[in-house]
Amino acid sequence: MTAVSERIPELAARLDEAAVAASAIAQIAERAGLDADGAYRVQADLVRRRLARGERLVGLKMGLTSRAKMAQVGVDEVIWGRLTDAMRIADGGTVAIDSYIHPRVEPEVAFLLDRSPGPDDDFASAVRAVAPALEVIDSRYANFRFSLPDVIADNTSAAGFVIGAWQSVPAGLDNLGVLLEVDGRVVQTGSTAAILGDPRRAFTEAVRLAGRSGVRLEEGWVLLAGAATAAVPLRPGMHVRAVVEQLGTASLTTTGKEVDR
Ligand code: OOG
Ligand code: MG
Repeated sequence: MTAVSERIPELAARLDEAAVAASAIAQIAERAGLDADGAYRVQADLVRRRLARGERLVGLKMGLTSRAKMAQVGVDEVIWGRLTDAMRIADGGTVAIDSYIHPRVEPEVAFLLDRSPGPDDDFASAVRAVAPALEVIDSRYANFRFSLPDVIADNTSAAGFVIGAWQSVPAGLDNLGVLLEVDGRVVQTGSTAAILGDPRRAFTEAVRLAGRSGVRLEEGWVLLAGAATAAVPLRPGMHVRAVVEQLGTASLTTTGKEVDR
């Protein structure tokens, strides 16, 4: 059998091509004997391919930092992925959903890093600003089903993100109401407390977990803390808005044809 390390470029290529073609693939981890560490190497190679096409790394995202999300996808470990400039959607902007496989959207909180955090930096010294955010996720696996190493290799389903207006960090970040609205109707409700008990912990976990893979957070990077509620499927002609108490809103509108692949 071929060693896992020799298969990393091929596995990364398969996931990358699935995203580019918006065409789902079968899960890869079990057949390739991929564990979480190997999966982070596939993710690194997958994002390296995007950077080679001219994309720029602009931050990281945390995933499965809330019970609601863990329960929705059946994986119960905190994970992290990489964000590139090509994934950025302007606040109030439009997304063509037929460029995705089976996109979903979820309400998040984003942090802006003031400096590259060293071991002695805590949240307050490293984070300059906070903003309401939306994340568009799109698993490259059929039926949006995956194991822990599968979703890590797939860059934690990262597909797009919207950042609302940056705010200075409020004194209490740990229990702000979060709403996800579609066409003016509330479809999910939660609290920032759902994010690891306090979304500031998402920063600590990002430093620790990315550090394990030799990745250091950089000044000016964005960090998505993870969704506070379950994600909802995107359909054509939707106006989606995240509302976070004290922080404001982030929104997007969808165009394109119905996707059901
Ligand atoms: C995995 C990504 C999870 C979050 O905010 O919890 C995530 C998925 O749900 O496909 O981004
Ligand atoms: Mg997310």
